Amino acid sequence: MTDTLTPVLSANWGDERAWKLSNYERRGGYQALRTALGKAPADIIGQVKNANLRGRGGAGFPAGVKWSFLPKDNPNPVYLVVNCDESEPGTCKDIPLVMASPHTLLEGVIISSYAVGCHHAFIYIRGEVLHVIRRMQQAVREAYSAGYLGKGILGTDFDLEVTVHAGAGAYICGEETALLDSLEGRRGQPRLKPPFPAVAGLYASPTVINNVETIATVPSIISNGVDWFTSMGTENSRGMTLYSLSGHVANPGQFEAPMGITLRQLLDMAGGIRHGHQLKFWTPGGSSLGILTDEHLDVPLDYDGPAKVGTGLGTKALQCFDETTSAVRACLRYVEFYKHESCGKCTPCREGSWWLVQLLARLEAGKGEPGDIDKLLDLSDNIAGRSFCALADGTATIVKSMVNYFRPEFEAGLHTPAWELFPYEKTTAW
Ligand code: L3W
Repeated sequence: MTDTLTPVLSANWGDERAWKLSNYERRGGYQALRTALGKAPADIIGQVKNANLRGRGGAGFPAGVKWSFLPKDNPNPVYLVVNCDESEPGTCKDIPLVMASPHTLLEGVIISSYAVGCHHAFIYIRGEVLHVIRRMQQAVREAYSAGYLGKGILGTDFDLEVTVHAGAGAYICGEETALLDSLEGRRGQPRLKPPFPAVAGLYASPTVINNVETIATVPSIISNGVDWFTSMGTENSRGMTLYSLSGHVANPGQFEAPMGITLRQLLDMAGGIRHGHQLKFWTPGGSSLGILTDEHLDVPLDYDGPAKVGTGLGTKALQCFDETTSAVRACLRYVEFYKHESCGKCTPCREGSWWLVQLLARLEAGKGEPGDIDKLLDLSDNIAGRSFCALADGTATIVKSMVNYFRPEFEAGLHTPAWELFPYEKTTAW
């Protein structure tokens, strides 16, 4: 496995004003669109399928397969929706991508819309990031002026409108069906699946929903070909991808590398864990899929590696924590987040996350009671798999995973506050 970076999506991030259309075009931008418009839509779907481009938003579902689920005989319009509601703890790759190079995403949106027969696409952006929303809106305006959007794109008979929609700052709206509810103007809450959005999505029409990075990768596959893409990565996880390193890392940030790179290799490139400290635990895929420890530094970060050790690649949000971090406190902080973000629709998630916070808070304060750890695990078992969406599973998973690796720290919470064992100043002092 290579330990070198493969900047494709991030190739121009360091350039001044890489986000402007003229600069994007100067570097070959929108050439993939010209190529794509000369092909049949089915050929583009075939290329994305053959490249085995898997969804970069957390589930790793193959994008080309998802596109081919669209019903052939449905009279309703087909919609494409880009999920830019990036909110999973530690995940910070879609927002930098849109800030640095919104036309990369937009070119992917136009090609993908052409492939699936969509004439109105939506880019749903997390509400808190106003600067990102403005950057995307500006790129859309530029694309309309240049004839990349609107009627008769580049002299063909393909028409496409793009709407940039701002969310209102709810983590749940990153879940695809809650996002659709929000886009339709309702309070974002998950829907029961099936029907999947591919069959009945936005306004009950067939809808493709993909993550920003997934769609932004499409132009590079069209330009460079399937063989180029599949030459990177591992057997079931092809191509390059954006890994976000954060926490106690000397040089945190986004690292674009072939699928299957390891945390050890990424840390080498990021200057390692902060000077004088050692890695204690880390998340391979955001907090929702649990933690790993320093025993797992050589796990290939593809769709199989983390899954083999009981977790998942998820959003590739690699949050690293050193030995000064209290596992109990970190667990409490995560669960407080899930409690705050629970949409309230399903009782196990709404009530269960509240109870988890109560138990964890008293363990953090050293005021735990005998049986609290078993209660934590029992509650988690009664939350996982009993709600409409994966948010509840994430809440349960982080608790079970933390207790699994650091049970003695939770037991210490029966008598000693976490702030005595792990002074907060040491965790945060740089
Ligand atoms: C048609 C079928 N479509 C599946 C589609 C489905 C969806 C995709 C994957 O969760 C994960 C979660 C979080 N006909 C289909 C079909 N599809 N079968 O394929 O579906 P699914 O259910 O496996 O996953 P999901 O509900 O999309 C996503 C994890 O990501 N995650 C969360 C990240 C959060 C953000 C954010 O903050 N915005 O990204 C982090 O790890 O735990 O496991 O499109 O419709 N038969």
